Amino acid sequence: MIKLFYHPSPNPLKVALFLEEAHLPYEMIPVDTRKGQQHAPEFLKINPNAKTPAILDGDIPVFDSNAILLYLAAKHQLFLPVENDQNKAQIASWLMFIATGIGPYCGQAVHFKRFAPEPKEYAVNRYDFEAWRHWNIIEAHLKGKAWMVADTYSIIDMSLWGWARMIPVILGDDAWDKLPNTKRWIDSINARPAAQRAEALKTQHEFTIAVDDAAKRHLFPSNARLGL
Ligand SMILES: N[C@@H](CCC(=O)N[C@@H](CS)C(=O)NCC(=O)O)C(=O)O
Repeated sequence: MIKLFYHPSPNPLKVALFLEEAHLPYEMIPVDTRKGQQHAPEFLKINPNAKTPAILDGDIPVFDSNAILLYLAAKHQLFLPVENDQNKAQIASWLMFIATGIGPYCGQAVHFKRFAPEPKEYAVNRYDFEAWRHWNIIEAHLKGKAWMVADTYSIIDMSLWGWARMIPVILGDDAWDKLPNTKRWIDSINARPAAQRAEALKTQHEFTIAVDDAAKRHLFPSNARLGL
């Protein structure tokens, strides 16, 4: 059975959604990143990058959310519309856009808005601007479309959903008013039973909520250089 190394945050949620949609049997293994469990030597053997998610498929480790989605989709021939070159190109382009743009810029926007010490105006401005720029590209792409690629629900929608759930946290409470196509799209995923089961995974374990000084030492090891 697949082992899903999980924390209730955007990247692991994408993989949980795939596993639920595909009805693949899996065991959720909690990794409490606020307690530093991502740095445990046993976990580093599965994900040397010390982040969630990762999976063990039998004895095969796979890490990085988008790599896991591709691996599982290709292995099970599910949610991967690559029948023609047009669709192949779209899948590759949007997956990389999410992996290198949406994910990192949204993550850094939240980091600087919520966790960075002052002065931070320059960094907040840059990452908020870039996060908005990326979501506005998605918003324009989803105009008149139900799904991101090939008129069908795919790993691209699942990958994007992980971060889209967090849009009010990333961009502000009124952000949905400015992203109506993206809101229509996420509502249709949120209504899916698999999405609700993926969201409910967090109730299976008491994950640490507080981001106190101890948690920050685990999450942001770069702070140590500044004596923070
Ligand atoms: N590129 C990686 C990023 C993974 C990532 O940043 N995971 C976060 C949760 S969304 C995490 O584990 N954070 C804890 C840490 O950075 O120590 C992916 O897509 O899986």
